[in-house]
Amino acid sequence: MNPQPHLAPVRVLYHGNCFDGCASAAAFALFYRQCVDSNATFEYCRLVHGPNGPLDETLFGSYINAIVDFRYAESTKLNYWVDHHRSAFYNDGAHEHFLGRPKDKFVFDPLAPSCMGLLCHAFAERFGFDYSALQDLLYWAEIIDSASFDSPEQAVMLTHPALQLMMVLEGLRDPSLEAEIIHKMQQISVSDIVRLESVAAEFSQLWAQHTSTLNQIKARAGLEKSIVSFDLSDLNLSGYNKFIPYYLFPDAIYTVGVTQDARRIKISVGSNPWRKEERRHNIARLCERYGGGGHAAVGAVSVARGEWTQTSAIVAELKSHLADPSDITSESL
Ligand SMILES: [Mn+2]
Repeated sequence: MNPQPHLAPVRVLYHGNCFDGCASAAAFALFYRQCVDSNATFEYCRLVHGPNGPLDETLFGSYINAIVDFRYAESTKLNYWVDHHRSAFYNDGAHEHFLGRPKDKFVFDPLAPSCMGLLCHAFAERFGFDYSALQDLLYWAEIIDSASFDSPEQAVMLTHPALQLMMVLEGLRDPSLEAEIIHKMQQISVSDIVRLESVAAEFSQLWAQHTSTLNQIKARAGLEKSIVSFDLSDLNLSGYNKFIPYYLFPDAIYTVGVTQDARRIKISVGSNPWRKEERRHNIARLCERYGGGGHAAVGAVSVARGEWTQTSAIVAELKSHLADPSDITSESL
């Protein structure tokens, strides 16, 4: 079968560097071919978080445009939208605009564990979409996007192919490989995707970086009053697998880690997902005191490069708040 593209490609804008974002893009393409136009062709355009606000109109193509796993756009060029981010609407006007769009093609649920799951369930109900071919991808999108890993070991050792693909997508710098992966997600299994030469090569590089970071944290981190803390600021890292501290210190409740890349110093604050019930602090509120933010369970504070006095003062204060169970940030856990 050699379908003749009869129109411009459908443009699928998705959350880049994200397993759920890419899986949602794959699910959308399958849905569209199955329920709307079997001859459709697709182009995949990645979106990454930046300052909140309206998306640039130039992102949209001249034919059909869809956004998945990314914030709303008040554009008449947008034909489909599915998202589950709490911050999907940058203001009331955007929310109002959404309410006026076709209910079957514009889907929002901030409680959905993954955008892919939301898309599959909503379009199955509204258009009869059969997503059984993507069952395995969906299973992992739900686990990964809601960080519902069985154990720190599963989240750090990444022995399952889906978690290896997660590492590749989160660490990837080449957008063309991302589009190829989205395409393959519609055709072959997750295990076969990680066996592709291009994907395997990327994984082995990222894995080497990951194990080296794991060893550095092991050598440097200490546990005190249920808080793991460490400083990786000399290693020029923009991040690390946030489950490593709990893999090394299963009894820890919180983490405070410092990194520095070309842009900034980042103080990452986290809590142990396998000891959820022991978290006493709202980390977003705590980080907001220092100009940062995040979620109740994980957040970060940015400091200008080279500002070490300020950084150590903030780290010390964060640690003393986290060590104090009566701290006022316990409001709205
Ligand atoms: Mn998502």
